[in-house]
Amino acid sequence: PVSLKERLAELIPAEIENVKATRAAHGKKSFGPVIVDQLYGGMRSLPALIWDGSVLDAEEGIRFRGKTIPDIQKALPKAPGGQEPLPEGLFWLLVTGEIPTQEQVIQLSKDWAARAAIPEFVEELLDRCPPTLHPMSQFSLAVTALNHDSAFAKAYQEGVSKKDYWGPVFEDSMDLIAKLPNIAGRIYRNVYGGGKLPAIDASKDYSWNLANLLGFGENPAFVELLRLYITIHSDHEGGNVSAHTGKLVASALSDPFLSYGAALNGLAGPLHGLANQEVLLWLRKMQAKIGEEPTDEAVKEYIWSTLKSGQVVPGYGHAVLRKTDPRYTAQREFALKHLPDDKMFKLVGQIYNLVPNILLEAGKAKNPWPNVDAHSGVLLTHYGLDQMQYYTVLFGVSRAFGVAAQLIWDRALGAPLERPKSYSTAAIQKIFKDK
Ligand code: FCX
Repeated sequence: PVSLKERLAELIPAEIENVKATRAAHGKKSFGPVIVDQLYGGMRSLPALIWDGSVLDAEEGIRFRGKTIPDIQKALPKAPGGQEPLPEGLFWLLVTGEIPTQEQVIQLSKDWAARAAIPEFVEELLDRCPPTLHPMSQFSLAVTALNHDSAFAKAYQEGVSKKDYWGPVFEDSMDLIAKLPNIAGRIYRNVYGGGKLPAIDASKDYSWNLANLLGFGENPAFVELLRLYITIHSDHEGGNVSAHTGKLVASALSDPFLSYGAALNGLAGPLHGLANQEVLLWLRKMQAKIGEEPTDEAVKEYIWSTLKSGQVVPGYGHAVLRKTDPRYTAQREFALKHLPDDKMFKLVGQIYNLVPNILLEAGKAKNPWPNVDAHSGVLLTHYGLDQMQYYTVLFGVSRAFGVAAQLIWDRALGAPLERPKSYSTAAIQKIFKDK
């Protein structure tokens, strides 16, 4: 079968023409007014970016190249004996818009296994981090350091032509994804113990290898969870903090390692990826206060006390979504299948029945429904990965798939430097003085 890079090389010329034609036909058309509140309001719903890999609908949730999560759970290749999609297949889909064959997915697993080793100095860098340094800070510093061997940075120095940028960016992106398990595994073992890292097994898939590096290779249910986890966390259209940061930094022609290091620093914020850590901390505090099987009344009171002390309920709300996140639902279904009697899963279900009404009554959040982070920690905890400070690292491994796909296409299509306009409040007052 053709490799991913060969298929991409076939697709790029047609897409360049497609974009050209779209711009010729519609380039000067308006999306409607931009209102001043959007400048002050975090640019909510401001049409500003192009990304074909995934699109987020406020009601329906994410579609990857037009496919919902249940669609891809059905359509993408699985591991032998597995039921969850292989993230290798999702990456192929994000990059090409096509469902790969089983063989193509196996080829990708092997390619990533062959690229998985990290430079010795990066290992040493990680080994010297104090275990008190947050795993996300360690993660971003190691990814940034991979820039030492960037094919794109080197090609740029050697004067590569603009039309050929995508080739070395593709190589860097593949290296980036391939090296993340060794980085994530090393951080996990350095911080939480667990001895020497095992070697990558080139006959196994990406998620099995990541699970094995974390010490869970012998647990098939955990491996399946990781396959689902990476797939559903990979991409959430272009404007979220991590995806957009990666794209923005890469628009300055910073290589994929520098760009993804920056993206990880955004993912490490509590309103974004770190929310999965926050949810578990919040649940643990709740259990410590009101017990493992609390009454609805006690849970309600706890939720209100969170809101009244000026904190957010982690795992609920979203900047775009206005319904329950299908990534939450996919994880809930996994739990119903594999761990229906888990106490914390039951608590999460109980909270799901209570939080939305309380957030509606409180009257601020535009979306009272749970997002992806409300569920992931409970599943990981069930299998023994209960170090919540580590959770966002797994989100970070996953999000690389979407960001990498985007960086490849941005360079293939010649996306320019990003540079939106900012205004001062004085300028706003002057412009709209008599309007
Ligand atoms: N609990 C309490 N208050 C909330 C809330 C929640 N879960 N969600 C929103 N609100 C509040 C906001 O803080 C804001 O208050 P303010 O007017 O005093 O500033 C008000 O409701 C309006 O915010 P809204 O427009 O609904 O939400 P935003 O688009 O500004 O923010 C996030 C979206 C996700 C940041 C917000 O819902 C939140 O803080 N949720 C909790 C953190 C979380 O789960 N983040 C993960 C999101 C995501 F899935 C991911 O990136 O991983």
